[in-house]
Amino acid sequence: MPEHTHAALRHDWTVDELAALFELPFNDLLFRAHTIHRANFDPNTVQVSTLLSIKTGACPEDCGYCPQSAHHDTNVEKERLLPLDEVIAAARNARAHGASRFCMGAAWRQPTDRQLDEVIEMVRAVKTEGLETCMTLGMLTAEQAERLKSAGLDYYNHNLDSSPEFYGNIISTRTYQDRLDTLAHVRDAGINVCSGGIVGLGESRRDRAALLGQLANLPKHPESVPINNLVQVEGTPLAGTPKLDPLEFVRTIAVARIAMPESFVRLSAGRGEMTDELQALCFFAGANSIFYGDKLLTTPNPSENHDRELFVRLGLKPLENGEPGGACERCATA
Ligand code: SAM
Ligand code: DTB
Ligand code: SF4
Repeated sequence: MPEHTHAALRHDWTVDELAALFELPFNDLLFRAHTIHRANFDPNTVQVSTLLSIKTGACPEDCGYCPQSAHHDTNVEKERLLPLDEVIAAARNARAHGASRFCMGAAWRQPTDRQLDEVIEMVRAVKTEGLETCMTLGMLTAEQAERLKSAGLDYYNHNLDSSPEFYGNIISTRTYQDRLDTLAHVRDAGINVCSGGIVGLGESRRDRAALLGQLANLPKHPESVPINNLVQVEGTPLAGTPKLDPLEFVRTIAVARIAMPESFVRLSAGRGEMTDELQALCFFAGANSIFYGDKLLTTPNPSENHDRELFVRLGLKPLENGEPGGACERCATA
């Protein structure tokens, strides 16, 4: 009997329970995760988002992994907020290449109200191109979240990044509670929540379990859960960190799928350094969303050609904008 039922989603995960999932034999963990995945989604459909950095570098935050922080000396070319026409051109291009969501990221601690006016124009314009919109602009007040909602923003990305215990080793300029507050403002405004984390920072397995517990125990599961694998960038404090065992990355995806059965789990940053076989295992373990396009924000992503071929080889198809996300076998036949 498959473990998943349409019984209420759980919000009471303990770190011990999640850590115990990580400890399972690999085949047992993947079988459980895939069974849950199949009960909630069409296992051969993947949501495709394209990223654009609308304001790059010179960020006042000190996130240890990030090439855009002003605290680190990296080769990132700093840019002011992009003009609207460039954003529209990039969105059209993303749509033409098959993306259904366009995610715009700005290296800010928090937008000013004037900056918000400008990005709101971008949300409106990108929506008229027939794309879902996502933004990640740093922290938001409740009022700012409401303004973005009124402009029609579909998703807001703001990650918890790691466990509450490990977080302070990586970021000192913004607290875990700051992040939870922003997520609450986004949720209360009625915008879909995109929140996940980053692994390969030198955290322990228990930290990865605790991160997933924080996400799953939010009052509502994030609709989208990006799992990033650290892309090491020269000049950041985390360059040179021992690499995470790739199979541990797959386990993280699988535990995310089990803990948040109805969320899209995004195989996010780090695909550029993953083999096709590793990505295939991640899709089997429950990942069903990717960033598509040659660049993430500042670092490389697999080429569009490579990803198109990978989709063909795996028999995967992109989710169309407007298609219902969850295509549960039982719901479809009920
Ligand atoms: N500046 C905004 C903020 O942090 O609120 C949004 C953009 S920020 C780049 C979004 C997320 O990207 C981070 O929370 C982190 O999880 C991920 N990220 C940043 N740099 C990364 C790197 N070098 N490798 C992998 N993921 C990274
Ligand atoms: C997320 O979780 N990952 C994306 C998106 N949200 C904004 C960003 C990944 C950034 C990787 C490093 C870079 O390209 O600068
Ligand atoms: Fe700034 Fe976001 Fe990078 Fe942190 S992750 S330094 S907030 S751009």
